[in-house]
Amino acid sequence: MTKSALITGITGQDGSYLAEFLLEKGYEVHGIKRRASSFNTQRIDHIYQDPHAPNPKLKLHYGDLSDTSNLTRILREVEPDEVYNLGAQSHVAVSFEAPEYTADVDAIGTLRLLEAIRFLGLERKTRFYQASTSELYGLVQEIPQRETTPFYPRSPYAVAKLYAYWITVNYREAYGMYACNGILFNHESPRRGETFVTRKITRGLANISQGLEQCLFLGNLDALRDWGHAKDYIRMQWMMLQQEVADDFVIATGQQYSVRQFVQWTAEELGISLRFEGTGVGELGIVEVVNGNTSTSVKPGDVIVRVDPRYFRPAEVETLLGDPSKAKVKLGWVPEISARDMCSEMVAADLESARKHSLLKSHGFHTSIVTEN
Ligand code: NDP
Ligand code: GDR
Repeated sequence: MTKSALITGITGQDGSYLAEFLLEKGYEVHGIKRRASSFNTQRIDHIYQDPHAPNPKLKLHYGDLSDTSNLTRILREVEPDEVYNLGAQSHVAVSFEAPEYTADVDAIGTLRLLEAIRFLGLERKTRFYQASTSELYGLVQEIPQRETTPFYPRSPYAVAKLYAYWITVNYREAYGMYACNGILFNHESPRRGETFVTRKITRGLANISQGLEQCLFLGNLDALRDWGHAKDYIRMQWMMLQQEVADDFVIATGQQYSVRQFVQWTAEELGISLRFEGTGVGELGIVEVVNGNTSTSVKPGDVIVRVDPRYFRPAEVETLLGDPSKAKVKLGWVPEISARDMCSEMVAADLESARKHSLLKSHGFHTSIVTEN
């Protein structure tokens, strides 16, 4: 029997990797995409299947987590074996600017899906995965953070995700639904959104190395994160839904690095030796040496990183470090890609793109680089 899955957030980083993964496993994959004024399916275009072709295995439905009737209709039509709720307003800083929208989509959107599954009588058939987050730990109460660590959310995003976490647990306990939370620590990839810090760094410095930008403006360089690779983490999302009994798991690498360290790795990859000078808002990243890399436009003495307070958050999560022991013992899951290797992969992808822009520019074609956020 072919299994079917419905993915909210299929056009995002995780949704795109998960869709690939499930298609390879022979699933029929349904995804919810939002209506936008321009195409927004770049991350899944390579697996797109023409709906006119016989038996397409990937089907997209227009929808939105804020629309109950739309979600109910899609669930009724698909009757999926598995639902992966990855859709969210997922940017922590943006959640301070759009707190109500974030709550509607990230918190109540989760309730809408769970309630639609129940309303349609699918609660014995459909297994539910909720994209929970290390942001729940916020102001950390224990190091490292594990499944039993108390939560202390520090942003409208994290508070909304706290509701989603508990409503998932509640529907499991109240209605016997197979519903689980993956408490995922930060995970990145070349498909990471351009405004999250890792991608902002790899893309920004790659552009600077090709003379397309002059300086990368960042916020808190001291923030510590446990960064893994999205490909490792989506594998775990699927594994969680294949157990006999639904449960919640922390997914992390158990290693922690600072934002400044990630900048250093990226510079290293580009053949640039960078010295940090000053502290806080005055801190600068200055080019020390360019190591035998003739293709870079920067020269010693150039200031290519500056701290800009506009990227500080009203309440910051300073440190996150996960303990993935439960996932290892119960599911045999271990991450395969290190943060350092992931950085290298991200730089390679962003450098290729920067070189394309630079080549176009040198031939007189107009090309624009969006750097906002
Ligand atoms: P992305 O921001 O890359 O993707 C988010 C997805 O949600 C996109 O497909 C987006 O659509 C969609 N979406 C946004 N708003 C709505 C809405 N109102 N209705 C329906 N869909 C919507 O996130 P990631 O792939 O990185 O993360 C996936 C999930 O995991 C998110 O819920 C995130 O909060 C959570 N998470 C992520 C972690 C990480 O480090 N990446 C760690 C822990 C949790 P569009 O493309 O149109 O914008
Ligand atoms: P985070 O990821 O908030 O952890 O949420 P992000 O990459 O945005 O920030 C990580 C840390 O870097 C600091 N930082 C900056 N962040 C951004 N975006 N831009 C900057 O210029 C900058 N400078 C420093 C931040 O202050 C922060 O401390 C991500 C999202 O994917 C969530 O959806 C997910 O739940 C969590 O990871 C786990």
